[in-house]
Amino acid sequence: MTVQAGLAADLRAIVGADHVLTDADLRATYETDWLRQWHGTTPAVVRPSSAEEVSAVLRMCAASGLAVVPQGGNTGLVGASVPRDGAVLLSMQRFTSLGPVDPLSMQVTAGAGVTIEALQQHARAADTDFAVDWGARATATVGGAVNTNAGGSRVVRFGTMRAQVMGLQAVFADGSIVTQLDGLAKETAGPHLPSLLVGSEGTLAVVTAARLRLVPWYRETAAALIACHSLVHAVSLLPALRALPSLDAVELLMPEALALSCKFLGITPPIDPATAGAFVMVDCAAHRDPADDLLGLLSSATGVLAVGPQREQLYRIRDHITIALGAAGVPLKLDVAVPVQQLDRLVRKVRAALPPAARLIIFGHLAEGNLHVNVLDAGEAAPGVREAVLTAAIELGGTISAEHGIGVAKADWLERLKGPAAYAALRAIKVALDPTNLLNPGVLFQR
Ligand code: 2HG
Ligand code: ZN
Repeated sequence: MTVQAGLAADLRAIVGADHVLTDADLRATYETDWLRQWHGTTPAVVRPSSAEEVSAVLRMCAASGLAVVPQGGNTGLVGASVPRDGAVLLSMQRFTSLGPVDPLSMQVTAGAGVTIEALQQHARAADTDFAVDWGARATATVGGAVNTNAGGSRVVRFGTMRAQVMGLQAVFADGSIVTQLDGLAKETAGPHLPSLLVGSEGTLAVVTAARLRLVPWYRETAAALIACHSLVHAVSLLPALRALPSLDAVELLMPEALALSCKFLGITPPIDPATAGAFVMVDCAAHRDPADDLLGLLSSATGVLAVGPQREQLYRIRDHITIALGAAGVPLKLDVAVPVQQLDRLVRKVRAALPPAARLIIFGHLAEGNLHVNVLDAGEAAPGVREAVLTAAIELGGTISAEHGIGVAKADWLERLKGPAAYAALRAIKVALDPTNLLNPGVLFQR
């Protein structure tokens, strides 16, 4: 028996014959990310369905000297869940259990493989809602969202994934299972392990379930697309926007992003992209029709109100930018954030770093100063552009990863971003919890 056949047999004994995939055809979708930017190979895709099975798989892989890469919906953008160097791919897609919505605590327990959309639908069936939302909702999973501290469009109102996680179940590299799913809103009993795991990108433990905060379901919605003469003008709207009690999302679309997505979808843009320097998409949600909030705003701004199907169309445009980018080429993708007053300086620095042939598509989450800088046709200049953009973000008091994570894409930058003391502390935690570097090696830390 070959080493690989022996490995597969051992894994099958843990998770069942149907849940170890070794054929190249069956492995293929797990070995490449959804945008086909990251590729790798794995000897086996393993699909456990319980924390106990994850524990046994981790112990078996550790004994065989094999690394493990956990994967959720595979919608990541920084290569963190694509197998590398022959690691075993641990798919969490079978963790689809959803507990009852508890209306007293406004919480629910969800398996790591539950999609964000399924979670939202489950919450809404009980007249509540799950607050974190972004375009990949139909495929992205709770486990992936926990591991990347996902943000998305509603952070301005409800915070990132970190603010929703009340507890976790997770399996550590030694196979030990920690279950903290009580969802206590108050407890000061030492550092909070679930909080430590949020954003750890599968490097400290394998998250199998999460206890999540729910929010009210605001069924009445209205959106607006506001045409601004510049990015500075867009930023200047923030105080008035923040004053709206129903404010739910403040997204930025630079004209190129609006044009690209509409062209991809084959639709006429709601406002001609050429007529503005920046667009702000504002969404409001409340128990009562929030259109008046937006009409007040539009009385002193140029823009269109979008309710019902028009609002859905706006979201369709917003949610398709990434897909439209992927169809246009292989963009250099950077996810940076700076204090909002520095956004204009950041964009100027980005433009200055581009070669003449490059196409710059910027969009993002305005309220958090989070820009998705996408550069098409950067060619050989791509590494220099990346260096310039990430350097500028740090120099302007920001970050090189606002919501996508560090992954393997930016592991070479983590120390520079954090500084020596914070980086050493993070490394010490990693080494203490995973001394043999079993979990997702190469992600966050280069070694
Ligand atoms: C979004 O906000 C995502 O739509 C993807 O974070 C961003 O494609 C990107 O750069
Ligand atoms: Zn985003």
